[in-house]
Amino acid sequence: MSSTPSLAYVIAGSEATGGAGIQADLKTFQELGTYGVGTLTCIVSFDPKHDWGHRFVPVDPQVIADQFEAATSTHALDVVKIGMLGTPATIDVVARSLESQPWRHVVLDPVLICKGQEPGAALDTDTALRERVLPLATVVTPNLFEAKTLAGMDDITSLEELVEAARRIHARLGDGRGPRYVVAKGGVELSGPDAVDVLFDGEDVTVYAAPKVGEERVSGAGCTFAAAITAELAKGADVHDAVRVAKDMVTQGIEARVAARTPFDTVWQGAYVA
Ligand code: PXL
Repeated sequence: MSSTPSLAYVIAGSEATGGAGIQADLKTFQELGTYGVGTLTCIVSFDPKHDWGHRFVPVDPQVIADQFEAATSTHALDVVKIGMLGTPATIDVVARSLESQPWRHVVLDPVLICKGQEPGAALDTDTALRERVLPLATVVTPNLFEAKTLAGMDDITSLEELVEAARRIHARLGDGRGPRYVVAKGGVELSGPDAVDVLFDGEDVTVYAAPKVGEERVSGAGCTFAAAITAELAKGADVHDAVRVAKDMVTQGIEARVAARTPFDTVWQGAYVA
């Protein structure tokens, strides 16, 4: 007897420690009861001898196209998460692949830089992401830095400004080319006792708040958050409910974070209890 689990697809990079990237995505998919399918865009290996800096290797664009063909020929995929892409050439092949078929949801985690990378390291990638992939997204999940960058704001220091950023990102792309939903994440960086996220759907603002778990950033939180939204959407949830589950899973995963020798701990998806 064959079975038909909901299928959740991710196009993202490998982060070799298991804390972030496609490793975190696939664990999240599994934890939420979906069948994970993955296409690799790049390989990141932190360098313990050089302050855990990022050693980054892009996957050949043709190999990305081949993986996409294998995945989409094998399964009827209609919900996809986009994680780290890394180069303009990668962004181009992923955008062309996405354009080759319809999607119910494209969840974009607009990874501009990851923890440990210097801001500014990826400006050409940022531009390509904004021009080629953001218009294909239905849901985008920027953190504070990404929200600031995408909204063109100097700073975000309050809930009101976080909402303003979500509105601007939505309006900037409000030419019918998506994203219909913007989830701007305040995280530990936005001051206050709670970790606050806001969802703007073009009409209403929904605020999701949970007491902060410490003041340190935890690796894999952004990946897990967007992956959990993707899994829930794959199972048929609406976006508001999907964000609620994602928020709960990340909060629990940070409470049960995995101690590591890196300067940051990582999220433990296995701790999640619905
Ligand atoms: O956390 C963002 C992220 C996403 N994807 C990959 C990464 C990182 C950060 O290290 O390496 C592959």
